[in-house]
Amino acid sequence: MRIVVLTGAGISAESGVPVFRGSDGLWEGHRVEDVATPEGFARDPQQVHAFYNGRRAKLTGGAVEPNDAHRALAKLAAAPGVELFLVTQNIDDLHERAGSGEVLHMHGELLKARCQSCGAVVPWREDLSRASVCPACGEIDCLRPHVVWFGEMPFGLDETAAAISRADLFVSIGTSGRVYPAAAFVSWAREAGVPGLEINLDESDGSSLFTESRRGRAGELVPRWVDEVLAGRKDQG
Ligand code: BJW
Repeated sequence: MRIVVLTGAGISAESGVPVFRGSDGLWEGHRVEDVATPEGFARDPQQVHAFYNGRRAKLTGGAVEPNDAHRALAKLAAAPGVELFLVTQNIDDLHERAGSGEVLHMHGELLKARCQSCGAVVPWREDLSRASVCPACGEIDCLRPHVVWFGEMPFGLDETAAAISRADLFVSIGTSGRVYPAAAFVSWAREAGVPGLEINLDESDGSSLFTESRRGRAGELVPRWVDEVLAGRKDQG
C-alpha cells in the first residue's frame, strides 16, 4: 500500500512546538513580512536570526520531544507492505527523532544553515548571527536559516507530485491548509483519483476536499489510524 502523509505544525503542537495561526500561534507575536520573507531578512537579519535562534534553542533544549503521532508514523513506515512517503511542512526534527528515516522537509530544517555565498547547507545547532562563519567557504555575514520563506520555492515538489500521483491514499495531519503549494496537495490527489484523509483539530481551509475528515488531537487520532491500517494489512495477508 502506497501512502503519502503531509504533516503540519499541529502534529508537533503536543510536543510543545507552537503552531503558526490562532490565538497562541507564532504569527500573533510576529509580523510574517518581518520574519518569514527574504525581504524581511534583507532589511533586518538580526531580527530574523533572533526569531529562529529562539525556536532552535527551544528545540535543542531538552524540553521538546516527539509525541505518539510522530512515533506512530515511524511505526507505519517500518511496516511490511507499506510504502510511506512522508513530507512535512515542519522545520523541527521530531519525525526523525521518533525514528522516521526518510522525511522530506519541504519548508526546510531549523537545524541547518545555508550559505548565501557558496550555497553550502550545513548542520547548525547554535545561534546564528551576522558574525557566524560559513564552515564551507569561510565567509562571514552570509549564513541564513535553511528554511523556506514566503515567495521562495519549497523543496521536493516534483518528487511529491510523483508520489501523490501513484499513491493509494493521501493523508494530511495538523495543517490549516492556508499555505500553498502544500494546501494544494489534496487537490493533486483528487485529480489523480487518490482518496484523501484529513486528521486535524479544527476544520481546515481544505476540509471539504477530503474524502474523510477526522477531528481531534494528532497524538490520539494518528496512532488509532495507523493501527487501523496495520490491522487491514494483516487481514489481507
Ligand atoms: C492540531 C493540533 C493537534 C493544532 N492535533 N491538529 C495567493 C493565493 C495562493 C497562494 C499565494 C497567494 N499569495 C502568495 C501565495 C503563495 C504563498 C502562500 O501560500 N501564501 C498564503 C498565505 C496565501 N506561498 C509561498 O510563498 C510558498 N512558495 C511558493 O508558493 O513558491 C512559488 C510556487 C509556485 C508554484 C508552485 C510551487 C511554488 C512558500 C511558503 C513558505 C511557508 N513558510 C512558512 C515558514 C517556514 C519556516 C518557519 O517555520 O518559520 O512555513 S509559513 C508557516 O506556514 C510555515 C508552515 O510550514 C506553514 C503552514 O502552517 P501549518 O503547518 O498549516 O500551521 P498552522 O498554524 O497554520 O495550522 C496548524 C493546524 O494544526 C491548525 O489547523 C490546528 O487546528 C491544527 N492543530 N493542534 C491536530 N494537537
